Amino acid sequence: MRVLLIQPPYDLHADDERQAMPPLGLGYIAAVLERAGHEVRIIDCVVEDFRRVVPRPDGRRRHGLDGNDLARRIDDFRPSLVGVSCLFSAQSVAAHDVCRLAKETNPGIRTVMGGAHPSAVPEEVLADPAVDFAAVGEGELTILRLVEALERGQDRPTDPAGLAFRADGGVEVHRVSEYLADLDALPLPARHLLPMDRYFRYRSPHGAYVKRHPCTNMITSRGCPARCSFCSIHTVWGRKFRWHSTGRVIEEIEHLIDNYGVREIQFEDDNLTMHKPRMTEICQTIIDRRLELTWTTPNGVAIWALNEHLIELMRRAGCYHITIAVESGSQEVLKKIINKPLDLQRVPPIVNACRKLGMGVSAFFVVGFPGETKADIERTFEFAMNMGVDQACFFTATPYPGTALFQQCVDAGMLSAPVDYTQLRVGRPIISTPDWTAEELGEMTRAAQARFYRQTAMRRPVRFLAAGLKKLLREPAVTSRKVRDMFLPVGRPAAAPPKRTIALPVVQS
Ligand code: B12
Ligand code: SF4
Repeated sequence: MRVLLIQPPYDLHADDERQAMPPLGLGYIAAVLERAGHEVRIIDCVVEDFRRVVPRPDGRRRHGLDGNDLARRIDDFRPSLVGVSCLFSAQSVAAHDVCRLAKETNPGIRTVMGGAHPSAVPEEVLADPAVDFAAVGEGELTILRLVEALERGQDRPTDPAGLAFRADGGVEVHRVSEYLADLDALPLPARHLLPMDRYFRYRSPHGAYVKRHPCTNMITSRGCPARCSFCSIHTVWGRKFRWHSTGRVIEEIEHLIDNYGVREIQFEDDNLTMHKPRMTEICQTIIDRRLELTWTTPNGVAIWALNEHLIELMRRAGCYHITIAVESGSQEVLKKIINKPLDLQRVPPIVNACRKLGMGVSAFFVVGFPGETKADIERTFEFAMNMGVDQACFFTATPYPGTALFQQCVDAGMLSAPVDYTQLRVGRPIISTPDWTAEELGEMTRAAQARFYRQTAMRRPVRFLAAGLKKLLREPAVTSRKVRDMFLPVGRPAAAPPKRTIALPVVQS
């Protein structure tokens, strides 16, 4: 069967940074379909017309391929099935637009949407008649079964696991019954179907720390047993940690070096180092084979899955910057509100070990959960200021569908369908509690972020200016706004607060 997989354009707010990274999910799906003999193409609308920007009625700007061009390309290929990726709820408008466009181009085309958003809210996604199927969770087996059923002339697979669809006037949702036990059974993501040269040309991967180009992304594991209240990744991968073997990871690295000249890799795993023996083996093999590689972990590694020995090995294997997910400077908040199994006492030795080895460190924090007090939030800011990291990122708690936080908002009667997903961004608070309003939280966070940047600029002026200049060249408008924020007096909001806020009662912990 002829299958077209599409990464929709991005709709971004003025202060969002553009990123262009190969969509690995579509790469895996395409590889599995190709191996089964199907004819597959991938269109990544973001990178296909990276510089095209069009204002949208919702105030955002759409980045990427024009609808007419996309329609022409759909028409050229004449697919029977169009698969659309929707990793982010904030991007669901564009994903629905692409499904609609496919149907307008040819009403006979079937459409399936997959990714974190449809995995969390399949019923909502299927309220749109332009979407025939929603893939719920891990997509490889699901799409294979779907394509084979459609090819046989069936309306849907006999085994519907992992699919949601309209039936009998309602929506049937069939969660994945079994996750792939052996990830090595998957082929390498079909990067040959992606315009890799464009990603390399635009040099716009994840985050501020990229030392060498060509740089690209990889993922070596799936699933996380932790239950952080703000995280939705279990809706896609489940809770069991599964991983590619060392041999398979090295094969993919060597494939990237040999076929694309890749010199740097961004590992996007949620828990790259979770299984220490595997990570130790991966690092040792990179060292033994003298692979000419630098790498980072921009998605954050869990501190409880690190130790000094492993960090040293990572450094020797080419890792020069790690991002750690600390989330809060209050042990109470971590335990009772965020539900993250992290002992804060573990943080300083890990940061010191990295520092001693000359590795850069970024740290992620999330503030503004219902039940957190202003004092808790300030404690987090102080903790971050004194950690000695190169970069501290302060995000505000955002109720993404599929998270415990989202459910808490719904249960409190403060969030109900239809949710305005366009406002779900970790940089713009929408939750208010009796202790603080969303506006106050936004201002506290902005002021803390500005203070952190000023402190870093004083401590390491050359490095700070060099990094700032690089960012300015890449994203002039967003970076100028950030620089302006650095010098705004405390109490002055950096941007107009979002129109809609959620008022939540304090949670008794
Ligand atoms: C890398 C990454 C990014 C990159 C983008 C990468 C890219 N172009 O691919 C960047 C830095 C841009 C990014 C930004 C954000 N991210 Co992010 N990101 C990730 C991360 C860590 C990895 C994505 C990845 O490569 N996964 C690996 C591939 C193999 O998995 P996959 O794409 O999910 O695909 C599988 C299934 O989903 C499914 N599938 C996917 N597409 C399709 C399509 C079809 C047709 C089918 C059948 C199946 C299918 O099958 C695939 C194979 O099994 C995920 C977490 C994670 N571990 O996945 C978060 C994640 C996707 N991000 C998340 C969020 C919240 C954001 C932000 C909104 C944060 C913010 N700033 O507010 C922004 C939004 C950006 C925007 N433009 O709006 C959330 C999404 C939650 C939600 N419902 O919105 C996630 C799930 C993290 C989390 N812990 O909750 N992100
Ligand atoms: S935030 Fe990280 S540690 Fe917590 S559940 Fe998500 S992936 Fe796991």
